[in-house]
Amino acid sequence: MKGKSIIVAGAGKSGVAATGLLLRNGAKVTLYDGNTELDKDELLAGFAGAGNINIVLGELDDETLEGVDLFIISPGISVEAPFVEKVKAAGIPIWSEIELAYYFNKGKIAAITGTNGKTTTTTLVGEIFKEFTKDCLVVGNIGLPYTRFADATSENTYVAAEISSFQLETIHDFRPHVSAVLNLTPDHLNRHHTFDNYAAAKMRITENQTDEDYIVLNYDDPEIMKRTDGIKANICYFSHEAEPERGAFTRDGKIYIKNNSTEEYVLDIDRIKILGEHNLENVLAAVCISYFMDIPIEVIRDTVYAFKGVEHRIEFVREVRDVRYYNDSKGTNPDAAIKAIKAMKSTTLLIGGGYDKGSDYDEWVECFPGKVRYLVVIGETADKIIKCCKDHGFNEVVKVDKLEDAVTFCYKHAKPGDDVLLSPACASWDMFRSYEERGNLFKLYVESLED
Ligand code: UMA
Repeated sequence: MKGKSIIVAGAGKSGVAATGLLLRNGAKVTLYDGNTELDKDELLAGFAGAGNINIVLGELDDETLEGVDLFIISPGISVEAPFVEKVKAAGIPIWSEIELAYYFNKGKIAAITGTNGKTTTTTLVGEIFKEFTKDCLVVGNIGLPYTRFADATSENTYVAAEISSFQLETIHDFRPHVSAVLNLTPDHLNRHHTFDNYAAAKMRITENQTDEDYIVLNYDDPEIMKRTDGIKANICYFSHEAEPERGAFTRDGKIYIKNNSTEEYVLDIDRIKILGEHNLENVLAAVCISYFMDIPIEVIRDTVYAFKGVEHRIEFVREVRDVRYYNDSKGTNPDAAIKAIKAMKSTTLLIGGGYDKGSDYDEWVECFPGKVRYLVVIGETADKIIKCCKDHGFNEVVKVDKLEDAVTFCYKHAKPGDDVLLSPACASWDMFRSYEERGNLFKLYVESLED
């Protein structure tokens, strides 16, 4: 990369980390962002003394593209954005931020994708690695771009990477030692247009793997099972319905792992602390991934038993007047939100709605009767969701302007023994910077309720 002229598009977490890595390694970087309201001086100050950097905000003109060797794209930018089309037309190679990280990576990567459960599984795999070695990283879509650390890795570094469909769209050589696809249900259709495109982007995680590598797949997911042709890596499955030839499965309340003819006991299911059937799937996947990353079974077992889950994912916040409040701000699509509703043990007052990703809400609404007392909707999708509720004969739906008002509504209308759940089935970007901001605000409002 030394002396190369590189444009990094997007000045969010990924772009800033990618820029830092390129500057450290002697490249000349133009950091570009479409948002003219960003503070150029503040951005520059973040790279003070780091090397040759230029910042462009607003339009990316043809002159800036002249003599450029490489274009690094942040995951939030569509490959169909008009300025990216110009980059393609100019014949400049386009790499995702994760591809750039891989170029510098020396470690052993476990890369985890899927529609839901990625963060929980990646966190758990990361915890298992931490128990095994100090030299490990938990990176990617989880919130810590891998470009922050990639050039500091060695052959001994264990990397747990959460990977999104956006990051996979522009990979070229990215090759994890173990990859995993946890499940496939429709998401991000405004970017990928069709479910097939979205699924194909996810399956690219295995594109460069060889027979020295492993891919961990969900045996119980028909959409994944339809897409296994052409995989070169060794396929391992996880299942709680069948006993695959190679992989992790359940039998009589226990998890076992099978590798060809060897079968080994891993752990007792009733000692897992994280709730819900979907979390059992996440544990099965993490067991399988860690096993094929050569982590000893005792280390896997002890870490799973100690694991308490992830922030913003069916996170218990507080009990007020005999009502339990849960933050599932990471429930950003209908499938994840359905899992959260199913994990609730009582009648639920649900807060939903947000940024419109083009999802269908029918299946989500269909699981309300008998479980959801009220749905309180906020955000861009509020009217679309209300219409869907009415179409399905579910009338206990209320629209409010702000998240705080939604919490107040639930506080006033919950009965002792109820659960209150923020699980929006939508992304947060219409009203908040991220699902973390939405979840943190929810927790703040809940903490301020009078007992
Ligand atoms: N921008 C442009 N032009 C555009 C679009 C965006 O200039 O056409 C600029 C914006 O003005 C902004 C910057 O790009 O300044 C934002 O880039 P980004 O959206 O890629 O944000 P990052 O902060 O780099 O965060 C990204 C991931 N975001 C997305 O994929 C949308 C984060 O995943 C990830 O944690 C982070 O990289 C580190 O790897 C978030 C996410 O919601 C959590 N991911 C989706 C999901 O999980 O469903 C895929």
